[in-house]
Amino acid sequence: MRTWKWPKHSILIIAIIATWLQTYITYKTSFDLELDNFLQQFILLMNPFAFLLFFYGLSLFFKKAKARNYYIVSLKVLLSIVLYGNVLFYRFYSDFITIPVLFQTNNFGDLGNSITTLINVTDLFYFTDLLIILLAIKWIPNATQSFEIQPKMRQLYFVASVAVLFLNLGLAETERPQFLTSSVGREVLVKNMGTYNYHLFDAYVQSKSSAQHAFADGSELSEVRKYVKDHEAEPTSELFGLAKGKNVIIISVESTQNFVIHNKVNGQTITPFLNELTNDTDTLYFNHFYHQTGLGKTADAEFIVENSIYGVNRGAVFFTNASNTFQTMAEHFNEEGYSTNVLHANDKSFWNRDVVYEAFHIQKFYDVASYDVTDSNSVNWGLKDVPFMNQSVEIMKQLKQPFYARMLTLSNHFPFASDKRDQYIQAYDSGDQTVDRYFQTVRYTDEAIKELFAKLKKEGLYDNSVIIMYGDHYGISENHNKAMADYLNKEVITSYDAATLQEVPFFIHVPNSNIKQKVADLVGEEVTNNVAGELDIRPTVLHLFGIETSNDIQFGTDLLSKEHDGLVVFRDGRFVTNTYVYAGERCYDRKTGVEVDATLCMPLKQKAQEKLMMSDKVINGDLLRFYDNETGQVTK
Ligand code: GP9
Ligand code: MN
Repeated sequence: MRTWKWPKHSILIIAIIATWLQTYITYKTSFDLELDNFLQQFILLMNPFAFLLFFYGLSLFFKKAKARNYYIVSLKVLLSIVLYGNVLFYRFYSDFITIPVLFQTNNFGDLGNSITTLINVTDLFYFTDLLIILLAIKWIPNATQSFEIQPKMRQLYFVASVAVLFLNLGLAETERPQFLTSSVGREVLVKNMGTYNYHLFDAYVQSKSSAQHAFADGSELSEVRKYVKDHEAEPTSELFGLAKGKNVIIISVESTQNFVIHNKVNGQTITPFLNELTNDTDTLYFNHFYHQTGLGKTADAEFIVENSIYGVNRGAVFFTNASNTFQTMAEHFNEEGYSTNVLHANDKSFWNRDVVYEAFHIQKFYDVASYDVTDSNSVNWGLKDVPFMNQSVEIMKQLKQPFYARMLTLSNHFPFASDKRDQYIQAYDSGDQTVDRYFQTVRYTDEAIKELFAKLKKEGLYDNSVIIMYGDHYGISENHNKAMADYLNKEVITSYDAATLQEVPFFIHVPNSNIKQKVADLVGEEVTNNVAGELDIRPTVLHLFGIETSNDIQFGTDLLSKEHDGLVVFRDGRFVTNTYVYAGERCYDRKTGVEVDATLCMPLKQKAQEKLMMSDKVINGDLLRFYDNETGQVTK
């Protein structure tokens, strides 16, 4: 009879398999990960593998058995701490640890108090794999024998482990395109790349921004401050404070582009309520208003609205620079004695909102936990917009007044799925499902906004509130140009068209104000037809509420000022003025869409680049930490 002979790599193999299983079981038992299909299940199963192969594999560089085993056990102890740390953190926060939260000791205050209630004896289970490895080292006869591995074999081993990593990332990319760069949420990262790789990735993102952070100083800020001052637009004094003391409701209208306004699909009106609003005397509707977001989508728009500074071009600023110092619109309203709130029926950690809102000085975030979400009132990404509006007004009724409440809608989000009973119009028939359904979900959101107005009136909140709405970013990406060309009756979507399609609706509704006429008389009829962008929201709103911004570092200007800066720069460098559109490295006449001599756009291009560069300096260097916006002084 042949006796079983343990392979010389037993400990390495056991360590990999035990840790792998332990990690996978922990995923399944301790984290609430949503998995929609088989591929997602498979990615979850395989995702610890590449990391473990690689890092346990480093033990192959040790010749001595003792050193090898010592390394393997130390690594296992470290990984157990990471995994168990996340389990504890998750029990409390339903989220994964990020490096900045490790330093947010006040966050841990709460955790510290309840740590004893969080820990269980049964948690020893999380160390089973460590125990298995220790026992294996003790009992397997050749575990303590030294051996040498051929360099060629070792090389092959590492090539294979990198290949596994690429396979993992490749599958994840098909499942969730751009999951790394757009970093929508930690759960998505953990599901797709695994906890361990996620922490490495997090460390990389953090160290990159902290390097820029470390080298910055106040002198850069002086330059930025001068730039901002040179571009400042004086508010129109008769409009300054027009809405003073009223409640502020700012709605981020998910994925809503401007082309749907006053438009039809197969003869059916898409936005009846918003169309009506455009003609209302208490409403300003800007019809050449552009989103200026990048990869951070909704979060970028929120960032811009609060700060009037661009998001970063390498991902979502909510993740890359969450620990910066910010001087937000909410902070101004806090100083005016407002309660400041965000209402959004999604998980609090999505887009890192829970962390960022604190840095934004927002007092309270009403996330999904504040809403009653059931199977029948949710679809697609969650709570439907109509119940969201109704429940939100119920929350508003309880808020200390005057309040500042930012709301984010959700129903009109890709893939634009809706329930039959919420389809007020028929789908379009281009054959491109995404575009076809989009009209129906926009129509539904229009209905939800109508509900909001009605409910605010019913609850007596309407007269004392100002309602501001902006489309956060495009809903139909350029992947759908064919269907869009079909809808817009064009042969193709040119660079000019694509840029123009970045227009989103922007409304300012001030009940009983006759604001439309006032603005026309004081600033001019054409104001709402001029080009504008999301960066302009902050100064415009603050001035309407009688709040000074002349010391603020902001890159947009007041739309109701005669000195408004009419250069709207997109995050990707495209730009628009009242005269020109610069896109696809071509210069177009904005009103006709006819291509003109590119040199006409060149001086503007430099200005556009300068604007982005100045804005990026503030974020990358975290420059506002050197700035006192009460006095306008650079502090260091
Ligand atoms: C989810 C919502 C959607 O909370 O903000 O995010 P998006 O994908 O549009 O950026
Ligand atoms: Mn969005």
